[in-house]
Amino acid sequence: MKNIRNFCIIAHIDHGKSTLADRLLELTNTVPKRLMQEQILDSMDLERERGITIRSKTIRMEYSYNNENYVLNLIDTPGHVDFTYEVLRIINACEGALLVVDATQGVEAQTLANATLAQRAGLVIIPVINKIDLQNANIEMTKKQIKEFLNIQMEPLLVSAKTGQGVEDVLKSIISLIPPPQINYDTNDLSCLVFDAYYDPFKYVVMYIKVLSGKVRKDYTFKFLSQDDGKIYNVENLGYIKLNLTPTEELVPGEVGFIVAGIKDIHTIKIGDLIVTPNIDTSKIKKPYVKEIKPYVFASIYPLNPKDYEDLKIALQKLHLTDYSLSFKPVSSKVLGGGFHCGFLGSLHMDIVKERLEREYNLDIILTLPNVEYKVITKDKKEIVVTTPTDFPDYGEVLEVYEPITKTTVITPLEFLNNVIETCKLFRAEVLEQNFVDENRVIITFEIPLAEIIVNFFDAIKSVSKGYASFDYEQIGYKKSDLVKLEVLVNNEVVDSFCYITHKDKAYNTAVKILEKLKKTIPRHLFTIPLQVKAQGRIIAREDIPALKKDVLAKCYGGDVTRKRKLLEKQKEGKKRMKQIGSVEIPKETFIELLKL
Ligand SMILES: Nc1nc2c(ncn2[C@@H]2O[C@H](COP(=O)(O)OP(=O)(O)OP(=O)(O)O)[C@@H](O)[C@H]2O)c(=O)[nH]1
Ligand SMILES: [Mg+2]
Repeated sequence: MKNIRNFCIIAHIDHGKSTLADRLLELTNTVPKRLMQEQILDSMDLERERGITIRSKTIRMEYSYNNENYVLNLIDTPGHVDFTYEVLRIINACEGALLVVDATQGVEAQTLANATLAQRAGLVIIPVINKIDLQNANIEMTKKQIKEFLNIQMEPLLVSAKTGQGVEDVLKSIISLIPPPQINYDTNDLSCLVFDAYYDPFKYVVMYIKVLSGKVRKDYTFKFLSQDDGKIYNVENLGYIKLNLTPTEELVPGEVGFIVAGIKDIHTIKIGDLIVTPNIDTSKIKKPYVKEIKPYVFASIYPLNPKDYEDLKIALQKLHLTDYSLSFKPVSSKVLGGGFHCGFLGSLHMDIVKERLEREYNLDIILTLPNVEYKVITKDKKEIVVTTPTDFPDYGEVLEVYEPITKTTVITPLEFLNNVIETCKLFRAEVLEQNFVDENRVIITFEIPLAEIIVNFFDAIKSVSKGYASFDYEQIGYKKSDLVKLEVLVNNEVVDSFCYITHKDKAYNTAVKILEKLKKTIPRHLFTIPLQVKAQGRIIAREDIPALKKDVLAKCYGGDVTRKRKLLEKQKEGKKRMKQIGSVEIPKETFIELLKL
């Protein structure tokens, strides 16, 4: 047990965590050469395609050093802000962390956020400066930021995860600096931390655990500490997490491994929970802190073709099995029919779910504008939680509205400071604090409504800083705000799925933008289509789509039947991707354009 090291790799997005993991896996011969590929732990198709890590990945390595055999459990984590939860849930399974910093970028917002998480959890942090092979690597600057700004005094290791330079020292430091797991020897009662779980169609739920005390063997029974239903489970299978799951006889204290216990529904498991001997004396155990995953961003998904409703439902159920942070419930829209109201961790997560539905399940879907969770106090003093504009009460009934607020930190080179602050103000930001990271970099803390962060904020910050600024946010509570619901009318009919909640000061501009998008994408019809936006009971903006007499065959005088048929076919094809709203046909493109609002 003294030869076990459990550690994670944390960093800002793209600083080279998964690439460093590759080199460690190679050095320890964990992955055979013929199977090796770049960022091998990024095993999901989407991860490979987008070149980012979405889920944390655990893998066991074995390594001989100074005539001793060591077991090193590595956990690679994602760097994107939407997936901070992935870092949170694995951090308690580790005693140490490699904090990777890209030498060409320096310390960025997620470097700070993840380093803080690791520090709070009491992990030993080994700073690693990566990408030293690149010409524009600025090692001295990066060292200084790590030392002075992050307050990590250990001399950083210098590596290139690409060429492998310095990586052997990383292995040695893991062994010499990270302590072995601390174990409670007072008891032989089983207790294990569950830090990950996924659904496998053959094995059912596979739990990743770290043994805190006692031993796990086949046929041992256990219960979940946080569950009071008295349900007892049986260990059917257990083992190590190598490139493939590898069965073993037993798992001992300090070890990381997997357990299968015939659990069919992944949602019976709370990540962060303990599994314990059924008759354990619970007074002796410290109940773990289980942070529930909570969706922050909400949008509705509808099948373009109502016939696909059941398929969409099955697809969401399947996704839900593997992606426990996705929530969904049925909704119905007057114009779009049956669909599902879904909760996501952030806009990247939303994007990924949409893409998976389209690609893996071959569904043609419509996604509505994303929302956050508002609290509305009505004039009769009732509190209503609203995650979709449809549920937003009529303005006559609204007394107060509260919206979620974030603490957002932006780290930017000094030269873009003004740009960044001015841009953030467009997103209703208030500056809370401003500090230097070093002479050339500034960290600004803002209070920004969550609703503003989830649309375009990321792109805006990147574009005004030429890509150099980075940001991180966390939700910190609710604040009273002047919000109104925009109702969009197409041909005098309210289209519920176009409605939008926005700040009063932005209502007019947003209304104009919505109408622009509608006008641009809705084709002309045989009659004039009025487009209007209504807020607080009155029309605040209007556009018309002029009438058109459209005869697709008009151009085809003469008797070419095949050409006529082709044109009609083409028009039919086009129709399939349209939504009928009253007598107006709205193409899917309109919904896609609106998402870019
Ligand atoms: N030149 C050079 N490129 C590197 C090095 N390490 C990583 N990269 C490149 O940097 C990019 C990002 O690397 P990843 O390993 O995917 O980064 P990550 O930190 O795992 O990213 P996320 O998991 O999405 O947060 C890839 O294109 C790598 O090839 C290095 O040492 N030198
Ligand atoms: Mg990665």
